[in-house]
Amino acid sequence: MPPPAGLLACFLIIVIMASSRFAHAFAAATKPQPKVRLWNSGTCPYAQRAWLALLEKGVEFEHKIVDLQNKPEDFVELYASLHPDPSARAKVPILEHCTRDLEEEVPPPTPSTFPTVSSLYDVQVIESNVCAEYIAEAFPDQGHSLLPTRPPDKANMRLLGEIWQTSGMGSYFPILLAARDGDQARLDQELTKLKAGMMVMDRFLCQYGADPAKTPFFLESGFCLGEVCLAPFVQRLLVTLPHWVGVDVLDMAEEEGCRRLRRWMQALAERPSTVASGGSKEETIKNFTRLLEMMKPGGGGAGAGGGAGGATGSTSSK
Ligand SMILES: N[C@@H](CCC(=O)N[C@@H](CS)C(=O)NCC(=O)O)C(=O)O
Repeated sequence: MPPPAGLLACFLIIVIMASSRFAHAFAAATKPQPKVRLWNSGTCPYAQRAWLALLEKGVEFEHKIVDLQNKPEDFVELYASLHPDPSARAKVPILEHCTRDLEEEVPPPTPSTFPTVSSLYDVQVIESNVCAEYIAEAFPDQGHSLLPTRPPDKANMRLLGEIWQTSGMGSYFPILLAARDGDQARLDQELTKLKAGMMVMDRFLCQYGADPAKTPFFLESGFCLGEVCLAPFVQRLLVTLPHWVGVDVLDMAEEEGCRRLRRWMQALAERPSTVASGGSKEETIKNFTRLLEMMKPGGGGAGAGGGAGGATGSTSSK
């Protein structure tokens, strides 16, 4: 006797639902994985350089967030395999990129010989400046171009990082420490240094930078790799000084007559990729509070904290 029509209909619905679920699960399993992976702590200004560059280039990537207080074994092992000094501390960022065309590769005979996660990536990069530059170069046809093509622009872009570094504007951690310790004399001294650094940066931007009527950025072509590397530090400067010292850095720049610098810092801090990768003001303050606490004598040091960019808050890639 044939099954009743109702039962048949039920059976068909179950089969359709099951197969659509299967199709869904299959699609998810076979969906191509992003070919880029970034190991990040989520609060590190150095790792933010790489993150920011990926956002600027519109590169899809897997974000591996690492707890630097409790580093996962695979992270420590990966770093050790990339750094020539076996005693080097494992640091974020690490960038991984699979440049092979996986779709063209002959499928392996059995699933067990599929490339393991670590063997998937044929390019692995450490050091934030190197990672950011790699991203800028490896995806030339995607997103915003971060690399100037004219040699003079390239030279000036490199100079931007050098002058920022030597101006001392990147080393604002001593200011925060003086404020934390309530040492007014030291604080005044550090703020005087910051103002001197601002003058140097402003003069540099006026002398070497693009016409400010055309762009607030350094180069006429807009936000560039040199700025990717500085934006995380400008962002932190603008958040931490008002909080700990009661100084609005943009107002200070204005008062010192550093208008070009003011516009430049504001443009860097407001760049959507900086905002998206930088965390909220509250998170930055919370993170710096922890770092300042750790940097107290006997506080455990700043190495594993990560948010300030090392004990000096310096922006170099040490
Ligand atoms: N020179 C490195 C510095 C990176 C760095 O200091 N990362 C910190 C977080 S902000 C870190 O991973 N620290 C872990 C540790 O020192 O144990 C770079 O530019 O990439």
